[in-house]
Amino acid sequence: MDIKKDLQEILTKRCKRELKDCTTEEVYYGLLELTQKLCAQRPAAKGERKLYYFSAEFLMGKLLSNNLLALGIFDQVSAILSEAGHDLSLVEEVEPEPSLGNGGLGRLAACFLDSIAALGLQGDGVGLNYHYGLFRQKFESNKQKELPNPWIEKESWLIPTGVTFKVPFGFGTVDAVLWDIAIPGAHSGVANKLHLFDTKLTAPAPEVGIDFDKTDVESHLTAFLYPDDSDDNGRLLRVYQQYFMVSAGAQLILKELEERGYKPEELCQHVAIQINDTHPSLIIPELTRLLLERGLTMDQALHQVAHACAYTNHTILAEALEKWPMSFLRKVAPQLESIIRELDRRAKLVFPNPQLAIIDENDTVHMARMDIHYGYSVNGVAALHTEILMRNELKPFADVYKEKFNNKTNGITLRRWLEACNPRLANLLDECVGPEWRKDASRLDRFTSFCGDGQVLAQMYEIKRANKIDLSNTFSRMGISVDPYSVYDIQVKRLHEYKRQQMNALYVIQKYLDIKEGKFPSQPITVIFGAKAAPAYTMAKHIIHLILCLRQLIENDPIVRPWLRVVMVENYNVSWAEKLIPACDISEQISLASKEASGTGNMKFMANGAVTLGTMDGANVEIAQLVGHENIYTFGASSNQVIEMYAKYSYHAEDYYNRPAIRRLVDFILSPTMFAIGDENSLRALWYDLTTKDWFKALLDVEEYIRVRDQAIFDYGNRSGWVKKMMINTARSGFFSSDRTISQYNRDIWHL
Ligand code: 26Q
Repeated sequence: MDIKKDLQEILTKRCKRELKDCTTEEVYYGLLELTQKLCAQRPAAKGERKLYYFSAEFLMGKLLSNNLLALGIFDQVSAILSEAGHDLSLVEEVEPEPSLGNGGLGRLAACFLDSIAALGLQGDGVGLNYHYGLFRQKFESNKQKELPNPWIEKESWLIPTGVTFKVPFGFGTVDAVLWDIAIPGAHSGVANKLHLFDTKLTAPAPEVGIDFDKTDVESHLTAFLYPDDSDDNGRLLRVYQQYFMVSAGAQLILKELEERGYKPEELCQHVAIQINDTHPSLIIPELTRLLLERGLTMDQALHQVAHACAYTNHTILAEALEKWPMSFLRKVAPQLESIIRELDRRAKLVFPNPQLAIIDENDTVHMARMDIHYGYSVNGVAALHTEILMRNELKPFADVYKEKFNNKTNGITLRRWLEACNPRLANLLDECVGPEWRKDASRLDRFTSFCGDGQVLAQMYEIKRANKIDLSNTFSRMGISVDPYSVYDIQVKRLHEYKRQQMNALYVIQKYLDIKEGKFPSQPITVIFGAKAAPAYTMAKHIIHLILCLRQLIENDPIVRPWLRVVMVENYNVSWAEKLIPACDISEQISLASKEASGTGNMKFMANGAVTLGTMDGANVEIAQLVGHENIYTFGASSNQVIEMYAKYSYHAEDYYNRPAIRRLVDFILSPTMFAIGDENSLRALWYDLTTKDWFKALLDVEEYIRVRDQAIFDYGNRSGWVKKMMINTARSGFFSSDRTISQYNRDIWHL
């Protein structure tokens, strides 16, 4: 294989020019074509059993570098380009980022596909091809505005398959058109697929904002990810999307089963279906229905389904556990009603306890309950999360189905989140522990033994500095100036009150007020945020407003600015994460204990040598165990304390607001200084919520948070001590490789 020749041939055909004379765009599309060809030449993974990973989200990120790495030709292509005067990182800028996910759950699905292919396992993803994706975020007057995010171009990673299925909705049949994205596996030589279903016609993007006629279902089935569900039509559209995905997906499974030479009554020997949260749960009644159509009895069909399906829970927030009125389901897919009633009837025969009922007394269908009764595995995504599920939210189920419950602590693909995004650190690791870590992440552990090596310590420090300078250059191209010698303290994740960006903002207020009084921090600090708020989530938008107002205030204050800066990146996405994470010093993971199922950003930061400042929540608990208490900063109420406070209603925000040190911070939100910048109504609404309700207990933990954060920033000043912490974090991050996670899924659940 002569890559240089192949690329030149493609370019000659496309634009009749030498590589060195091509524009950056021409090089990108040439490389896209070349990469697609190489992926197509790879065989699919083989095996007796095939996994279908069903997810409403796949947050893939840009694919060019990732795929070149997986194909093993990244360095070669990079060299060919630079020889001709091109820069691969600039070429990659041309690629639009697919916009098929919100956050953690979608990015996890993407990491999993990467690892499944790298381990040579036979498993494909199944999802939807949202044309305008998750909205694009813009800031105007210090507020979030939502815009459509069209990302599909004439030439893209999407491959037409010519396969269509008919999806029978209550209002009529809609064709589901199948598109594939190739998923080449690193080191394995195989390529799996991400199957994305689409309609034949999608309405054009709205002219203003992201509002559209939600009753025009057919032309919006694959328009947006999670259209605003603040009203019934929006909620109904979500159910239409879900049924569209699972009906087409179930038909694909049965088609491939037949092509592999097996009969429908052999399904569960040859198929595993992972249900990623409850969004794809209708696969259970739909697959049952299709098996009945193929002549199986109800007993036989349910046996197959219940031994093929496995469910992953990603949340303990009660309000996020999906349940749909039967009237919705009847409207979307009337043919499912009798099946769901039968599933419920059978479950009730065995378990009369109403807490276990699929259909409750209001005729509402509880998706997770259906998954647990008719799936053979239920897993949480971090040790603490699984424990809480079994002890609290899902206790009645864990009591009767103990053997189904298991934990699979999340992971991340270090190929994207270390090799590709932080080549400097990857090279140092090659030198220290040998390049084998790229295939076997547990080898990273050997990096620990270099903690006393002055030369390696210096290199580690220089790498972080270089990454920080890269980021400050990126910022300055956008007109944002930051001091690369300051501490980079970063919180990037979806905006949610439980993640407590508002508590981080209170810290900023404390520093601002202190500096105004002449008390300077031990180091200059740059506080970086990135977060999108769901369009209908008002309180989240108030928090964004507060952060943006603080940014403006500080930016215009020449006394404060040298010591404290706030940056909020617009439209935070995977590409931003790849630039921010390698440059981070302090990783903010400050959710209210018991609320963050796992977190995966925490793992990415850790691998890149950031030190975690966090609560004992989700996977932070496992990070703390791995790095030891001297290499992480923890604070806050424990999950048990928090759970007890909720049970007893014993937390009262006023009690904390009445402490002068806290009142000083919270009341600043209502100061004339803030009103001069921001929207008084928005600031008042946030203040009122914090002082009277504060459901996620920011005021409970804020004092200790400030203390511990100040300590971390102080410790940062001890350079060699800090670099050792960085190194231990990188060294111990091997456990969080999604290759480990996927091996465990395969060993315990999928048996591919
Ligand atoms: C449900 C009903 C109605 C409307 C929307 C939804 C909905 C949408 C998205 C519910 C949940 C989600 C996404 C959840 C999510 O991203 N969870 C995260 O999953 C990560 C991977 O397991 C964990 O690391 C995070 O802790 C968890 O928050």
